[in-house]
Amino acid sequence: MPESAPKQAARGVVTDNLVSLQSFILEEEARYPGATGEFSWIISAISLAAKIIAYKVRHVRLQNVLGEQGEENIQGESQLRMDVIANEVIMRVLGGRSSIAVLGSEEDQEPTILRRGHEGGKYCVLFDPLDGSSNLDTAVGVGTIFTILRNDPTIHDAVGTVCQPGTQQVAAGYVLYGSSTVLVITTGRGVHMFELDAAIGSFMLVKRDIRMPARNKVYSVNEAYTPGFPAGYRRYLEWAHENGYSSRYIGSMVADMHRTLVNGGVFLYPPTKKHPTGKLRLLYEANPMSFLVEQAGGTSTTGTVRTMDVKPRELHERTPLVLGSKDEVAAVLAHFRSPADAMA
Ligand code: AHM
Ligand code: MG
Repeated sequence: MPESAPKQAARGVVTDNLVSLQSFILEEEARYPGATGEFSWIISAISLAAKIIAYKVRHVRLQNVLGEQGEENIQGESQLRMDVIANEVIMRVLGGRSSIAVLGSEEDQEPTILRRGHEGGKYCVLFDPLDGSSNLDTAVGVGTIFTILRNDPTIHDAVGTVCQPGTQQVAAGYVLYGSSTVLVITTGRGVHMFELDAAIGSFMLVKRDIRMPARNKVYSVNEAYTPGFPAGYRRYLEWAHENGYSSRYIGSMVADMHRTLVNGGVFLYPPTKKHPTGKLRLLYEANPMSFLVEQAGGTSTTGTVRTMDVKPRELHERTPLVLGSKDEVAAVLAHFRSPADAMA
């Protein structure tokens, strides 16, 4: 029997009018008297870039864009052709928006200053253009992660400008190029999901105000690294094994986080032997995901402090990360007896 409209509404499924991302953001902005519409221009640029990247990702073999670019990025990782293409698409689309002061990308060593505060640069956008790109040749879901910060006109250097704690994010989100293309966003008033309708070329609202379940016995971690995890994480995993937990790990953070956000559970990337301070990047991976998770009722920690309270020192800083359903994150932390248990 099909589910009734009130039941669907109770689950947050939109049953009323069709709403595009554009009109949703305009509606949000209209709540703030004096809003200039500049913010909605940035979101529209992100959605345009996402549509272009989605098209490329869906035709990687036909368009012959798989494989390595032959260069290394700042992280010392070899760049794939699609990393470079996705980065260029975002830089070109966002570069044309007159309110953006600084752009920072996982693929570029330094943030790019586009315009100063007195030239109208109100916002900074940081992004990971194509997270999980090493999964592209096996057609696994990949994603784009972004965060929007205010530009402080009194700070002149680009790195100093973008090194803001996660609590100062104005908006954050991701696009998952999965079996469907979804864009999930928060502007600090809940988390909302849009699905790309490629035929009409719009991201359409499909779920308003996503709330994560407080509990779900699922953990998501690269368990092969367990021997190198700090003691607290090893104890947690032993406990989870004995307590009926399930494991899900795609190895593409956006896909793993999307599942965690929708179904609940916990995602972990602890310190490892190879990455003693964690692998994931604080500014454009951990912080945007943490903002979304907190807005959906979950929690995010580095193992020692709230992720969004960390004051960053550099654009590509890494952090250990534990985030997801409130009770599941608490269950991880309950196995840390001292701060040393969380560190490599
Ligand atoms: P990337 O930004 O270079 O693509 O790396 C980040 C990815 C995440 O998507 C994923 O969670 C993680 O790396 C997987 O790492 P591992 O293969 O060590 O489990
Ligand atoms: Mg990444």
